[in-house]
Amino acid sequence: MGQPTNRVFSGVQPTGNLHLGNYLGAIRKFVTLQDSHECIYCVVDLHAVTADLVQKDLKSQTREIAAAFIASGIDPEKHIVFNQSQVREHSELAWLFNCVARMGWLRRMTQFKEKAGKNSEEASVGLFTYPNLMAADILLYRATHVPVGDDQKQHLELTRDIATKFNNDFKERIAEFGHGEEYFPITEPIIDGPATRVMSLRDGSRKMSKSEPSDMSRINLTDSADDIAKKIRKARTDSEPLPESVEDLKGRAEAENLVGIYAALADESPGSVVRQFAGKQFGEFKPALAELAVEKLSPINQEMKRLLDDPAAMDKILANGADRAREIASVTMREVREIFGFLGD
Ligand code: AQP
Repeated sequence: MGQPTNRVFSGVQPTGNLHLGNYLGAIRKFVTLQDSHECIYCVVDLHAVTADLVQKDLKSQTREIAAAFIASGIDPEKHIVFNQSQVREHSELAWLFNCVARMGWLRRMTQFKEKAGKNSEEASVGLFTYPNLMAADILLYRATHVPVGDDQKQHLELTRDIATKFNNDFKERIAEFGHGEEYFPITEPIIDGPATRVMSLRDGSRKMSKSEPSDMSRINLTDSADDIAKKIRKARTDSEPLPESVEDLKGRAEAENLVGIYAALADESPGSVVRQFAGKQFGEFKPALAELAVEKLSPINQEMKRLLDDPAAMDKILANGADRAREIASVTMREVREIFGFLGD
């Protein structure tokens, strides 16, 4: 199999409370890449059990993410939409990458430190090796590009390190089996735009997050128009009016976050948003932001509801996606087993 040159892979965990950060930082980019790339979008349910072992309802949480993909504009017929646990090759390659990755690499991962908190001895081993599974997700499809939010940057660097070590350590065998110079691509992250890191509405120093206990900290894709408006109205800000330039937002994390959200939703630059609202108080800016957020998110919300009304149809889409994903994954795994030198097929 030749190396694909424009294959996108990305995933979202079905841990509930899919939020505006996930949408602006990831899902919206997934949609735009469909015209130029061959895309594989995955509901990464194996990742979902690394932090909280017992999920409330993994099946419906999984359908919800898939519905959000489709409601946002992803075409599951032209591209592949599936959930990770249906393609067993993810787990197999992740195990082999546990042997490729070095302890020191994983110990540097800041997301593990943040998620494990002070009590890292109690964290699951899966949470620690999470980045190896993520590398397996991507490299199983030999994906060349991965659209993600800013928080995943370090994990993608680790994916590149794993690919590089594998390519170097197995160099002769990769050549011997006719796979050219490198077997795995050195994947490029796609992290750009004004909302690569959407912050909490309650605390501008924390990332908007599914697992944050306060629901007021995030806008969920399932929120009603009234909820969205209420959350934006109550969002924490300072008492200064909006400045004339983006540079003057520095040091005003909450203000900068709301301007970034507006810019991303309106498809404008933060500079142009600041120019429109320069000198205005948040009492004026927040209703405009709420109106824009409702206008952009309501159609997605309604379409998600419609899709989720028919769980059997969602399951069929995911099963069909998994069949197509498996066709690619099984070839990679067969070649990887051959390169490692395991006995068998
Ligand atoms: N606040 C954010 N701003 C921009 N992008 C974000 N992403 C997550 N939070 C933000 C991006 O969404 C994609 C899917 O994320 P994930 O499901 O892998 O979860 P996560 O990155 O661990 O963060 P979450 O969604 O807040 O979940 P929890 O609370 O479980 O950690 C990724 O591309 C991510 O960068």
